[in-house]
Amino acid sequence: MKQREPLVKHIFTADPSAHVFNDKIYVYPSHDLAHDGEDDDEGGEYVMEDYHVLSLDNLDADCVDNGEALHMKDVPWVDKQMWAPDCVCKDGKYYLYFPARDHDGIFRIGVAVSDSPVGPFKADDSYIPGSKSIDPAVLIDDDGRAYLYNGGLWGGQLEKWMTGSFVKDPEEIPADAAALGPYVAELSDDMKTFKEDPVMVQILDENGEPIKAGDEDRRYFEGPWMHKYNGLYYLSYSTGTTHYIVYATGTDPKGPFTYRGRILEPVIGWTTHHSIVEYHGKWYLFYHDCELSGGINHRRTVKYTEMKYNPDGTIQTIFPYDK
Ligand code: FUB
Repeated sequence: MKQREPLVKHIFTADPSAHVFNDKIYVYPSHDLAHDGEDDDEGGEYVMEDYHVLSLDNLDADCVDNGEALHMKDVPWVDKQMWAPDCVCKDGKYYLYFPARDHDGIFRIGVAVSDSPVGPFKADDSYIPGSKSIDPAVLIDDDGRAYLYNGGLWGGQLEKWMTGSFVKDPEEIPADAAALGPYVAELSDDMKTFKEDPVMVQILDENGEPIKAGDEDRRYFEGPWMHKYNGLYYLSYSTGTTHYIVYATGTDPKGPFTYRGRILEPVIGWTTHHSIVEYHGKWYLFYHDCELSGGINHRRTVKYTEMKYNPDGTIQTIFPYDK
């Protein structure tokens, strides 16, 4: 599979969460539908209804679409918009975490289980109690504890939960106030409930001050990912309106994290969403863009490229269209 080329072209795919299970690479993307609707600030154009798992036997192999793994018609609590998922393996079972709008129009996180990394997955009848907003990403730490990170502004409804309960039309956050961060919650041993209420992760600047809401080049927008490198926790995310993938590091999985720099410069298309995975001693960034569709924001395509660290642990910025 060539770097910086579409993994598959027969369907539109986005929001890739890549993992290595049993020495194979599995990618859990959203499945964009190629409708002709208009874009809006609530993400109404992202009308995804199901998930397909992609797999690669190795990085020289072709990418395989393993077919439909879960459809919203089989998930009682879901009304629409199955957005960016993630999947982890624990004790031989695969847990697919996915956001969708419930029948009240509120984004929640659901979980579905399979004995196979490619599904089919069987979803629980209800969403994870206490879950809200979008873009789940799960880290199973070296000590076996599992943490779910999630959240997204605008269509992802993160700012609607600022008071602790859902507010349809919240006040705007002042530019000089601390920006919102993603939520983190430890998962219970059953991987289907939170052990505790989700708390908001703090992202600090170089002076130890919270990144401000108006600092759109660095503040959290959506698409969290957590990985560990040399014992340090790396929280990476999209800055949304400024279209970067950036990262912050810390010594505790729940933060605080200190902003360190950019991983990916803007891609063609509005959204930018990624994951990071180690495979055979090298590190790879999976991401999407809209090059294949000629820039149509909701017709995205997953790609990957190698990602390199500097000796001091910083990450080299990737310019997605440089050869
Ligand atoms: O795919 C729908 C939404 O677009 C995702 O949840 C966001 O991260 C953005 O990529």
